[in-house]
Amino acid sequence: MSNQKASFLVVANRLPVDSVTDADGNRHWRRSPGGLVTALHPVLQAEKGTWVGWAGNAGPAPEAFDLEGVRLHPVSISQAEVQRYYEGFSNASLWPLYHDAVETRTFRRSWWAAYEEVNQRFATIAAEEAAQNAVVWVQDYQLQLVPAMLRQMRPDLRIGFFLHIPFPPVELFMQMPQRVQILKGLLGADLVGFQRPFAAQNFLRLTKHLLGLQPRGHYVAVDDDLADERLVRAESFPISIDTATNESIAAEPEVIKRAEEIRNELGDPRTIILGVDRLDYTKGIELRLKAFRELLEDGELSVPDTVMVQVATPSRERVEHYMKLRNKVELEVGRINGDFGQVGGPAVHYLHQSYDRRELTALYRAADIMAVTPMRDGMNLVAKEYVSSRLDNTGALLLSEFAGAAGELHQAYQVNPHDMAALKQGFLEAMHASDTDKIKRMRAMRRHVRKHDVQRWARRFLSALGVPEQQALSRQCLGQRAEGTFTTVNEPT
Ligand code: ADQ
Repeated sequence: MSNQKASFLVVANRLPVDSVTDADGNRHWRRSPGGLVTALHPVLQAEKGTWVGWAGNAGPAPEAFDLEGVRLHPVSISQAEVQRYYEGFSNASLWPLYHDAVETRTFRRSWWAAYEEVNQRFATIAAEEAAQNAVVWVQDYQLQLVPAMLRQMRPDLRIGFFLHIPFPPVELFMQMPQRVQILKGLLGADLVGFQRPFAAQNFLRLTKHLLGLQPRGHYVAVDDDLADERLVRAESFPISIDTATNESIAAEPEVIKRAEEIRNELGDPRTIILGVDRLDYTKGIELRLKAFRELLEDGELSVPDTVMVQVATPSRERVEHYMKLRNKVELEVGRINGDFGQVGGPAVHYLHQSYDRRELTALYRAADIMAVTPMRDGMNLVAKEYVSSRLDNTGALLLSEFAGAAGELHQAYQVNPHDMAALKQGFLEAMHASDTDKIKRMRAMRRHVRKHDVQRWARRFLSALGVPEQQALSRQCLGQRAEGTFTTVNEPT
């Protein structure tokens, strides 16, 4: 393992690796599938970069190690900190608040103390590992204090921050007891990136409202002890998927065959409606199921002509809201199947499981309507994955206006999921649209996702951060695709 300092670092809650046990019982690390890692891996390799993050198990962290030319520096997080920093402040305070408070947020002082402490630990490791004038890219809501902490220790660094989830409007953000600390934490960065322009505007407005600063355009000037005046740039950089890899998986003969098998296994219905979400209350799974049930009740849809497949990936299972959500969703699925299912033919096929990328892509290929109807979502990569898997331009995307993806996928059948009548109407519109209309829409969306892939996202962000091209952060380097990588963002959000 090299002791060299890194000129490029990624700091994220999770390391992009999984610990796996092989047939002989030996444990080793394997690079995990993820859009973020796919986009950043070539840069990290070229720069002999370092990724700082948690390996996923509570307790002491393993030693730093090299994997495929990238140094991975695990951060230790104790069991109590997992509960307070991760499940508590990150996922029971920040997550609901940043998603329009669609679920009640809870603030506890002990959670905040752990959040500060863990953020300081990440920042300290990054400061120790970074070479003079290095570039550090901090990811997401779990680490919002890291930019300022890092700048305090290492004013020479170029610091970027990207928020993967929405940034709330001023009135909501103001509820947070530690609002000033969080905002100042983010202002430690040179560049703060968001999924959508609205989020960047919310952030800039907040700097005025809370700190009396004077934002101008995309910039706000801050005075800190370290410099007379420093400019912080805030802008949107909508994230995307590794489109080329996704398309090539969708074209594999086994995936095509598997899609046909899935249709058969579902009883060859005329219409398959698909939902794929982490089991999270922001994703609108309950409302979607309700709309489906009402359409069956109204006689607008019938089983087995139409079936729904809902994949609900297990998520944050120790957080109370998530346990309750699971019960509610499963009750609703049971109710729909009780009322409308047949022997051997349920109305809703509910799968509380993780899938491998090929099975997921086969599902995308099999689905006539993809329902992506979150109440609020930073981006939603599932929508983009569905579009990129529709190689023949068929299929329909029903998309919530409140997903970041709605800002780009204008040709989707867009709906307000809070309006039950509109949601039902959206389903019917997508279902009854002519093939010509659907193909026209899908073709335009595919073109967009092809051009705006995750590699382009990383390039845009890093060039806005002022990273010089000669540092191998060039188009060519970021355009390379690593073998065997997939498109999921592996953040265990
Ligand atoms: P998430 O909330 O996790 O991400 P999303 O963007 O949809 O939401 O990404 C989920 C990923 O997990 C997708 O790549 C999907 O394919 C994968 N996935 C879902 N179910 C799966 C299953 N059962 N098995 C295997 N893989 C599965 C957060 C924000 C989003 C933002 C992303 C990226 O909440 O708004 O788009 O980060 O910035």
